[in-house]
Amino acid sequence: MSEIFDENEWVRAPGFDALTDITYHHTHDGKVARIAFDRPEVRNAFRPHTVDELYAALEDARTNSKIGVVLLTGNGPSPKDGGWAFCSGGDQRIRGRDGYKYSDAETAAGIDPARSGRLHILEVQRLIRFMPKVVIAVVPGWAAGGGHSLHVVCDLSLAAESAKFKQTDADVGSFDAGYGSAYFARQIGQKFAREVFFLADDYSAQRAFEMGAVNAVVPLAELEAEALRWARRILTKSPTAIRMLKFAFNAVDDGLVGQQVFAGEATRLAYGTDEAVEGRDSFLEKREPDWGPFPWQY
Ligand code: S0N
Repeated sequence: MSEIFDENEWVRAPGFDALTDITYHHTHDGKVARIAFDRPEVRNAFRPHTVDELYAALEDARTNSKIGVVLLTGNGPSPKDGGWAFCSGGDQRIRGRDGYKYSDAETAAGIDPARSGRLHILEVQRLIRFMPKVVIAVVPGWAAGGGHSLHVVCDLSLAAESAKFKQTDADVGSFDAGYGSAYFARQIGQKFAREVFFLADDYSAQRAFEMGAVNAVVPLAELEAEALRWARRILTKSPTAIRMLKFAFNAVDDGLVGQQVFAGEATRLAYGTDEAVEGRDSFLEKREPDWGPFPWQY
């Protein structure tokens, strides 16, 4: 567990007792979820099992109608050297073709070929992107590679003063050619985004803030408390307004999928009107609809 984790604020999420690679908590009122990578000895790199757990926890938070805000973070510090991380991306020891050679597995036997090399972290990215709740990246240390992309896809990012950002994809023959790069460029501009990917330099939290990649920078000891303050402020707002705003912000970059998601929300709202009820009832009652009470508004 994390040194900056205040255990008085949180309870373990019910039904998630057997987690190995992440931790998952709710606030006592059940309104905020905290999901944390829990592999600090490898800077919170994710292996396929980590991604499975992460997806399950995020899906649980998505479908829990009490939860309005999700904090995504990394536990720390590392027991090896005291270093902190949000996430350092895919665990390179088990990545892609023949990756088992660098893991605990001696041979490929037992590795499901239908799953090997599957980049299901991208499914996690889409879950964060399309869940009608605010997801905040709470970055206590390194956000690197696929971990950098996860902070990019979150709605907001809060960073510790000592946090660092680095996009190592091109160093390790990897490339997030979707939200991690193209959407990142929409956030901070093309020149800065290309610099971050093409040079793979280290960026301080302050520099990331100046580039527009991070919303706020706070001392490490105050990071989680500040994230909870942001979450509780968001929880004072209208859930429908936040939901529609998130999908409106998304739509412009998400093409027809973005339009579909936003349109689905519009239809959901329309189903709540007397006009839509009349359309439904007229069909079920085998009569012509009476649109009389519903003017062609201008
Ligand atoms: C994060 C960095 C910059 C931190 O540097 P620092 O502080 O000097 O620490 P280190 O000494 O480097 O690290 C401490 C220990 O942690 C291990 N470690 C760190 N990151 C990883 C990692 N991603 N995978 C495995 N181990 C990691 C170190 O090896 C060290 O261990 P010990 O103590 O035993 O020596 C620095 O660590 C760094 O640059 N890390 C690598 C960042 C990176 O390149 N990540 C991958 C980028 N690409 C992706 O994430 C794409 C997704 C992906 O790879 C993938 C995911 C799932 C399925 C398939 C794939 C795929 O691409 O095929």
